Amino acid sequence: MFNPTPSHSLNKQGFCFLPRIFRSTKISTCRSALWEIINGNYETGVKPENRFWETGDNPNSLIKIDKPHLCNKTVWDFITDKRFTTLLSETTSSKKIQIWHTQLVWKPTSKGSSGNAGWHRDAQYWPFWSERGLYTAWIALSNVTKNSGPVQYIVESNKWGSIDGLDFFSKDLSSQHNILAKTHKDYKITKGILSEGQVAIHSSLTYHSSTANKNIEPRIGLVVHFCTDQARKIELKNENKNYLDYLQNQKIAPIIFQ
Ligand SMILES: O=C(O)CCC(=O)C(=O)O
Repeated sequence: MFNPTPSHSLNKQGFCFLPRIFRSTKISTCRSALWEIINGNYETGVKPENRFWETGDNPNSLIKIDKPHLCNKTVWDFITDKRFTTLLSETTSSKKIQIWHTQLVWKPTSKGSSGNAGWHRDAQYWPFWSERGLYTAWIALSNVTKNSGPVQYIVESNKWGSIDGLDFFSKDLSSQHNILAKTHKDYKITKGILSEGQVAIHSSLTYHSSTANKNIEPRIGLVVHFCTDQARKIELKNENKNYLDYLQNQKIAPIIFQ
């Protein structure tokens, strides 16, 4: 059994960093597949769920594309890798793991705040999910250094209540700091410095953000959102009420461990 010891505690601090599990050849093949998707080439013929960057947009912006695993078989194979899925179940002590969402986050060299992702917790975007049993794995597809705009986590913020006014899409991190400081004066931040092939995991309740990439090379992440046997769907009456119906469809949301 592959059982690496993570640095940090997912339950206590809200995030942890795992040793490298993906090899260089797989990483570079996956990186090329993501680049194809960025350029609008969808090998499977399936479009991503959402694109927040189009060809011709600012080349220094953070590129975010949702559900890239549907567009390219290499990406699908990468996120369903057996060592990866075993690692997720061991780290979260889960009996079942289902991938229900993915994101490509490609951060070229930034200009000003162009590469910023604002402070947020993933749960704020998921009204259809319970708080427990929801996690995010951030797979480094490039070396992530302190200058390349790593994801940064607020230690133990997985135990906080929710804070209004924070948002992934806001680039103004200093205004967001003022909001955070109103409720939590001395919050501590840890940066996710990772070698390519390493994986960081955080709870859906952990506040995180990222800042400018000051390096020449892009900082590349493949984000895998997964639910465990502890997760529960929340019944909604609004426009999101049927959103999770696709969980029944393993061609969209593979059960990768049970
Ligand atoms: O990659 C980033 O900079 C932000 C990623 C993020 O917000 C996430 O993994 O939930």
